[in-house]
Amino acid sequence: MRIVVLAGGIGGARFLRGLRQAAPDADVTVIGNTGDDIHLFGLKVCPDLDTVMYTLGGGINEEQGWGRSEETFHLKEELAAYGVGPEWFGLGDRDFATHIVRTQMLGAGYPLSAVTAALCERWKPGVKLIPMTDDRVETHVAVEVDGERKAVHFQEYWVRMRAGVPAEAVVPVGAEHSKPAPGVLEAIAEADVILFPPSNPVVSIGTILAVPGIREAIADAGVPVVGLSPIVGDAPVRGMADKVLAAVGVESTAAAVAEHYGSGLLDGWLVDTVDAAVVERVEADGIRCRAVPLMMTDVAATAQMAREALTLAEEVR
Ligand code: GDP
Ligand code: FO1
Ligand code: CA
Repeated sequence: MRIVVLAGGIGGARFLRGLRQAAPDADVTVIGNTGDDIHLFGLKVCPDLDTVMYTLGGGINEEQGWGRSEETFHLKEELAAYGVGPEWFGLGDRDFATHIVRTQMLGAGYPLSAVTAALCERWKPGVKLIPMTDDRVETHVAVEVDGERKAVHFQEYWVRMRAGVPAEAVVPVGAEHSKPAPGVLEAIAEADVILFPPSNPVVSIGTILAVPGIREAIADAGVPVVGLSPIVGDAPVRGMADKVLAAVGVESTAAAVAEHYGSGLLDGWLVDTVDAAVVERVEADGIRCRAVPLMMTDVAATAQMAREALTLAEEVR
């Protein structure tokens, strides 16, 4: 079975670990979000690609969900001693090596998709990880600070500001001129099932869908498209997805997120058992819906979520 998954960082990566256990023989292609990418200290950092790569490759900081295990921060401290920041972004020594290799290869002319494949030769994530595009796309967030409207990089909004001021708009800068990376449209066209893990609907999956051609290819693939809600009990399980959902005028409920994707894209939607009351409303929108436990407490529970998603895919096929 060929499965395509559109993934952000932590939510996408943890779901993939369950999917790998639930369907060990499946051929899984992950289309990763690169809208969170940022250039720091002259290096290209791809947080969501790295989160998927480290999580599936066994190098993730489990508690934090991002960054390397057994990390140290000597380089960051030395930079800070020179007054060189940003101090608000925690790049560790082990993680720095990934960004150095990536930046070196990009400088030598390799596209990001080839660089990602090379990094994955070390981590062996057990999936084919492809960035959504080789082109530069950067999510910016429009905010009002002290009466002045300005746009900040997504990481500055999320990590430095902790999404503490309302997001007025979320813009994937450069997306409209970007092209899907090699292999993305092919994987979608050849998929037996397409899954949206419980990733952020705006700044993870929304950004991937903003690359011209990807949304259309999914809608035209003619195979089941099934998503899992990142919103449980009217709030994100983790993080501040409610802040960016508000920016696009979507309520933080499992039903509203399904409607945001729409029946033109989604065939099936899983909500948590605490949200069982919304099943009828989602089905009235033409999306088959089931309520099952959606908390990724461990890999076994997550594998069960992946099985439920694949079962729903068979029901809507
Ligand atoms: P990010 O790039 O690190 O923010 O990760 P993603 O975009 O892939 O996923 C973020 C989303 O994962 C958040 O909106 C969370 O609500 C959701 N999430 C995290 N853990 C869980 C979980 O155990 N269950 C569900 N249903 N959603 C989760
Ligand atoms: N998230 C934080 O909340 N604080 C950090 O200092 C931070 C550093 C960081 C470094 C490398 C990396 O791959 C990810 C990192 N993240 C950090 C996570 C990540 O940038 C964001 O949480 C996600 O992109 C949000 O979607
Ligand atoms: Ca992210």
